[in-house]
Amino acid sequence: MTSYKLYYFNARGAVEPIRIIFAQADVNYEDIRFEGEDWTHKFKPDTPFGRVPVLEVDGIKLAGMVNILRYLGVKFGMAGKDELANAVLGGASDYISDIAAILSKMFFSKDDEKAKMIPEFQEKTAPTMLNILQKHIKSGHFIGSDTLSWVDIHAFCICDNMTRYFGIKLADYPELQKLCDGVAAQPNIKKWLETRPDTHH
Ligand SMILES: N[C@@H](CCC(=O)N[C@@H](CS)C(=O)NCC(=O)O)C(=O)O
Repeated sequence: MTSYKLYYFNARGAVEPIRIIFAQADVNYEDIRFEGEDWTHKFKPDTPFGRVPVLEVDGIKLAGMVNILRYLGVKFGMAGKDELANAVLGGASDYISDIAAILSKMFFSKDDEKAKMIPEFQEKTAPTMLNILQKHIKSGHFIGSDTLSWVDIHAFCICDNMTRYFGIKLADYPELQKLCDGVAAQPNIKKWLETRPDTHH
């Protein structure tokens, strides 16, 4: 049996899509969480690039959230039907990462910067980017897979952050809303969402 160890802070942060894909696949992994000094002294020096998430697969350390998520998507049968279809999905995932980078910048900004950035995001950036993004959804899934894929899970997590922290209403984006409702309704994912550790972010 393959051994999986996932390293990240005690947060949902950037890693949550990986935890969700493990939940959906019902595959065991060690969810190794740390904070503060433990990160700097104990874990960081042993990571490939000094950053997390890192997934250790039978002793081999993989870096990069999307890289890991795509790897698991293929491995667990939640990917495009072939390499080309998976690369189509990858385009949407790349765009989702662009949105995630904006969210992260806003989240970690000072309050006075947030006061300018959040309204601009709500009024301009989100409508533009989310309307483009949802054009790539068909029948509740990102184009490239007819069933739940790693990119659906990636999108679900940024939508969760946008609604939770930045006042975005998913009802304004019906295709995204439908996709997110579908992800949350998967029994294994539903169970994880109900039982996962309650962290600040
Ligand atoms: N492109 C990388 C970015 C990784 C990254 O920036 N990780 C942050 C946490 S979300 C980190 O490790 N920060 C701690 C540090 O740099 O010491 C990925 O997607 O995994």
